[in-house]
Amino acid sequence: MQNIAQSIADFLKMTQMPTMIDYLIIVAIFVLLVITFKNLFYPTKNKIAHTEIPKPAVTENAPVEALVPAKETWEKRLFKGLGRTRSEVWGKIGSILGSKKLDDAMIDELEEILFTSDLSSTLVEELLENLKSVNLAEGEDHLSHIKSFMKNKMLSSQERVNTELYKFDSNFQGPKVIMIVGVNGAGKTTTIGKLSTKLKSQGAKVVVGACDTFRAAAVEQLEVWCNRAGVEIVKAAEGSDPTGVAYDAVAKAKEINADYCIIDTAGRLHTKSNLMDELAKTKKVMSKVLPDAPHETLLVLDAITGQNALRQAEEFNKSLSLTGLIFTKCDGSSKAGSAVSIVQSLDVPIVYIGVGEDVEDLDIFNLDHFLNALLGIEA
Ligand SMILES: Nc1nc2c(ncn2[C@@H]2O[C@H](COP(=O)(O)OP(=O)(O)OP(=O)(O)O)[C@@H](O)[C@H]2O)c(=O)[nH]1
Ligand SMILES: [Mg+2]
Repeated sequence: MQNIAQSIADFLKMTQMPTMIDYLIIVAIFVLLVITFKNLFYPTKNKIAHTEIPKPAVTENAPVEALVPAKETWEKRLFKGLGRTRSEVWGKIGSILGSKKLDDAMIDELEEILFTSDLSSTLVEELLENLKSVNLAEGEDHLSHIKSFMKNKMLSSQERVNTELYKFDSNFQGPKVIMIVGVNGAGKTTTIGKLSTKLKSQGAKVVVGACDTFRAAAVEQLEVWCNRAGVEIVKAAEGSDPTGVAYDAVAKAKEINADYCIIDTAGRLHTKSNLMDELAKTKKVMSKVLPDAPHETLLVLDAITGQNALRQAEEFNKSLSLTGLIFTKCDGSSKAGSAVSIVQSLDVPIVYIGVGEDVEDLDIFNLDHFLNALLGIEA
């Protein structure tokens, strides 16, 4: 036995194979290395921080609303959206007026600012004359007098805005066909996306007609909005006749008893008569399916366009007899005065206003809210 053990030991020595003790030492070194590595790169403190469960801010029995951040009201959103316009033009007017009496120097300063506001020159002059001669009523200041002046210019048109176009209820008689037109990039498709999302969320059945068959990817852009909103889209291949798509969309809306049918159209310059004729033809074709269609023909105006917006509105109105306007991008650096001039000169109301790219950034136009936000009057 002793001989066998001696022979094994001799054999191991000869072959230099590690003994059991060598193995144990190797394992111990390995374990030590692993522990050192782990502490170096993953200290215990961090591990706890990662796995720590944050304490709930409210107790289990708190109402659900407490867990959801309160949504901003539309008035606040509008006020914020018009912030740039206020800081560049209308807010300055407020700071000149203060509560003081108007003197000649102040009138000159006002005139200078008003001529940069995109109000037509006739309206600026009328307003200045008005401010010079006004006897302010009890509790009225100059700023609220400017608000009354602008309100008077827009009120008779604005009173015709049909709030059914934004607020759907079960008494609604559809399908109501809304045709959306405007120059390139004014915000037509985005507005349709926001609007159909809003209407659908109120339970309305909406069909959208993708009549911009001209611009590559226009249909896909609209389709993304429609899929997100869960509303039906009627479309055709790029290059198809837009008139046919409009016809099919209204027919579909009629067939499925939809509440709204919204028609997107390709952007075009108001100076291109052939393209304006195409819109007039598209409008006419829809009436073959529903005699009163389209019930609304709305022109989208990028608020930043300024005085040129009046020219656009005049030309589109001439070809299509507009029933309303949509002012988009009012969150940009628009001067906003053109809104007053266009409504007054065309006698066409603003129906919707957009102050950003989110769904929540569109609402029906409310004259009081708009003028308060423009002039910085807290309601
Ligand atoms: N900041 C801001 N951006 C807007 C608003 N409305 C639309 N836009 C942006 O304006 C750009 C053009 O919008 P579209 O909806 O594609 O305009 P369109 O009129 O359909 O354009 P065409 O189909 O090419 O004629 C997009 O980047 C929109 O996100 C708005 O109220 N505020
Ligand atoms: Mg578009």
